[in-house]
Amino acid sequence: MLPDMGIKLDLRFATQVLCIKSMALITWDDSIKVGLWTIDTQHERWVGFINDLHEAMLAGKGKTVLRKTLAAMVDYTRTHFADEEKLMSTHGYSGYAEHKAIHDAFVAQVLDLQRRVQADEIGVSREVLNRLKNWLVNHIKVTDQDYVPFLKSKGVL
Ligand code: FEA
Repeated sequence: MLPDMGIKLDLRFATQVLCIKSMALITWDDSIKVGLWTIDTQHERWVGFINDLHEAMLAGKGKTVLRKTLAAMVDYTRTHFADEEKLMSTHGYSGYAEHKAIHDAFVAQVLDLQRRVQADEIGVSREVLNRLKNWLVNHIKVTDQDYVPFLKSKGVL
């Protein structure tokens, strides 16, 4: 039993923070890496945005924080897609048009999600985050993996 109530409460708070921190929705590890440094660096950041949203939701952060984090994630999605598409088109990847169409459809979905969150039609829920997670993990492991041998053969690191 700790003699000082202040310390006891601080410890409880610290434990909660540690628990939230260790509950990342997506774990960044080798299983999700594609093996191209440029792309993996961006994917890791993208995963970080989803984990930030998850953390904010678990911590019961207000709408303003959630909306700001969602906006940052949407922005980063567009940046990453544009960079990935530039790499594919510059090197003449044959699956470029199909891959870009998948990106465009996803951007339309996240913009719609953002619009609905802003309009208070829906919140940033566990279900919404799981859908984002599933899309991202599947896209990286299947669709993005497809261009890896080609880009490697072009010397992309
Ligand atoms: Fe084809 Fe890369 O895009 N991963 N994400 N998102």
